[in-house]
Amino acid sequence: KTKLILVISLSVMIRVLGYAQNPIIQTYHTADPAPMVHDGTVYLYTTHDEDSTVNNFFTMNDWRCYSSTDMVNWTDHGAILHYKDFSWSRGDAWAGQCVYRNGKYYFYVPVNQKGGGNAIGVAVSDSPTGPFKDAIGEPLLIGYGYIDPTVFIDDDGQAYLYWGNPNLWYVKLNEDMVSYDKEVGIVQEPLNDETFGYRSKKIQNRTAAYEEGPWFFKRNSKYYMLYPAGGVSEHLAYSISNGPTGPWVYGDTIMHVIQNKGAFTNHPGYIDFKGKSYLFYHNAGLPDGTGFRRSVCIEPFEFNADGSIPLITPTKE
Ligand code: FUB
Repeated sequence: KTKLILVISLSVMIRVLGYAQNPIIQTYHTADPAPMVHDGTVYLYTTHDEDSTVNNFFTMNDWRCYSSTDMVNWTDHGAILHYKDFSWSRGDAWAGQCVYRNGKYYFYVPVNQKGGGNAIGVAVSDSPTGPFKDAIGEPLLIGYGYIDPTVFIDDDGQAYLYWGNPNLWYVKLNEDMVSYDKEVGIVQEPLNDETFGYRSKKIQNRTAAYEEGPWFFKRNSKYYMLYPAGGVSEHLAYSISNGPTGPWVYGDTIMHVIQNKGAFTNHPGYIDFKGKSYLFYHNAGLPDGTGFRRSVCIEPFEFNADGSIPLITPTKE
């Protein structure tokens, strides 16, 4: 009952003020926002922090989907994929991203395999709101640190999948979107101060600020990589390139760690929608929020005239 009242009073408030209140989802703990614009609608894919934190770690079993045509009123489409939909997975439904191609929606997600070890799966659906099913019946990619895939289709039709912690890897996806160019193979981007930022504490032998959770997009012929950076508690930063596979040049901080409101992770997502740019991220902003009970937030922003991204400070609480 309490939750229902909260939702109703929130939606009234949303209409009165004309913008969505952060965190924008208050009925579940959600994280790792992955927005997708398709046919005039924003589809927001999120991970889902279950309320029970087991062994002081993430409890994450499914992915959820929300949609909006005005960035104010959001429709909840529920859980659209579960780790059990991958017969070879034993859990850990972490950060993914969905993309549309040739009448189908491809959702790339990291999970752990039954025998242990990180892997990236690809699910497919005829609808952006699912149901999604395992597209190939086996992992698309297997390897230590293979988490947090981000997908982008360039203007020439070539699709790229980037992912990884502690390294940043990419493959060129084939046109079928469920296999990749084996001749190019799996490429590891060089991480250093110049490409992905300076890390003050070189923990875990990492050589740059880059941590995980990349978000890849193109704007005005420049390629951008947004990512959580810095280590024990993550801020958001970005790098920029003239080509889809680098060389990357470090940009700057986009969001300070204080905006995480107690969460040790953050995770970027970006869209342009109806002439405005939006950064999606997460924090521990609900009253019962913790590092394992996070919430998705959105902030509109404007690129600087030279294409650089400003420091984004949330103004709407
Ligand atoms: O949500 C689980 C993991 O935490 C994600 O995969 C990372 O990006 C971090 O947000």
